Amino acid sequence: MPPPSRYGRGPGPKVRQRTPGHHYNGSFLPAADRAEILTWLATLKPLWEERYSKHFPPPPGQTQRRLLRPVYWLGNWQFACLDYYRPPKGVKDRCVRAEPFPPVLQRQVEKIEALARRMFRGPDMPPRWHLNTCLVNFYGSRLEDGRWVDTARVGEHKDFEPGPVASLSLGERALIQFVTSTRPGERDAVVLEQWLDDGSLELFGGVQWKEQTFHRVQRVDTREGHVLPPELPDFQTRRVNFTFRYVPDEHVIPFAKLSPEAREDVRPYMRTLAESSAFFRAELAREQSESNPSSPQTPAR
Ligand SMILES: O=C(O)CCC(=O)C(=O)O
Repeated sequence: MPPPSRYGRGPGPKVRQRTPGHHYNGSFLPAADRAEILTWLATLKPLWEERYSKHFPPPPGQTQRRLLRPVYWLGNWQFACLDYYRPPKGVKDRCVRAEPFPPVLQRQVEKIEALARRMFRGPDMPPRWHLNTCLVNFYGSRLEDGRWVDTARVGEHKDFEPGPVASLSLGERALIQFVTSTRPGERDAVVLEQWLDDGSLELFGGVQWKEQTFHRVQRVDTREGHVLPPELPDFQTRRVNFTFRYVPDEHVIPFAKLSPEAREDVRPYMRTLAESSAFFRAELAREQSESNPSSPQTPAR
C-alpha cells in the first residue's frame, strides 16, 4: 500500500511541513520581495511555444499543439520543440543561454540553495549543483472563440535536471500531486499531495521525488480572485510558478552555437523575445556576426 497522502491545509494559517526529501514552507517569501517580483513580472513578455517544429516534427500519432500556457525561462531557455533537457542522452542543443535572474529572485535562490545543502547530501546533491535555471509558468484561462477556457494544470512529468528542484508560487493556490508511474489500465497512486500557497516554497529531491514518482498540477483555485501581471492578450493569469533547477554549465550554450536546424526552428522565438529584451537582441546579433563574419554589424567608420 502506498503511504497515506499528505494534505496541505486550506486557506488560513500558513503551514510548514517536512517529509524526507520534500520540504514545504507556506510563508517563505517576504511581502516586500513578493511586491518586487510582481513589479518585475509586469515587464515580462512570456512566449506561447509550440511543442514541435520543422526539424523536430510530431512523432507518429501526435499533432502540432501549442503549450497550455505561456512561459518564460531564465538562465537558459529550454524550448519545447528542442524537447527540453533530458540527460543522459538529451543534453546537446537543449539549453539556450538566457537572461540572468533578477536580483530579487537571486536573493531567494541563495536562501534556497543554503536550505537544499542542509537537506540533501551524497548522491542526492550533485557536485557542482547550483540553481542556474528557472522556468516561469503562467497559469490561468485562455480566451478561445469568445469563451474563457481554464488551462491551469500540468500533466504528469519528471524534472530531469539533476539534483533538488525548488518551486516558488504566487497567486491562487495550486494542488500538486506526486504519483507513482502509470501503467495502462491502472490508476495512479497519489503518494503525496500539497496545496502550494501564495508566497510558498516547495523543495524536493532524492530518488523518491525525482526518479520514482511523477508530479502534476491537478488544479489551481479561483477563490481569492488573484489576477497577476503581465497583461497578456487573450489570457488571464491567476497563478505564477517559478521552478528553479540545475543544468550543468557545460550544457548551456549560446544561441549562436546551436545546430543550424535548431537555430532555424527557434529563431522566430528569439526574434519575439528580442523585441523586448536587450539580452536576446545581443544573442541574435552575435549569431549573425559568427555565421557571417565578413558582414559587420555596425557601419564601418
Ligand atoms: O506549477 C507548479 O507548481 C509545478 C510546475 C512544474 O511541475 C514544472 O515546472 O515542472
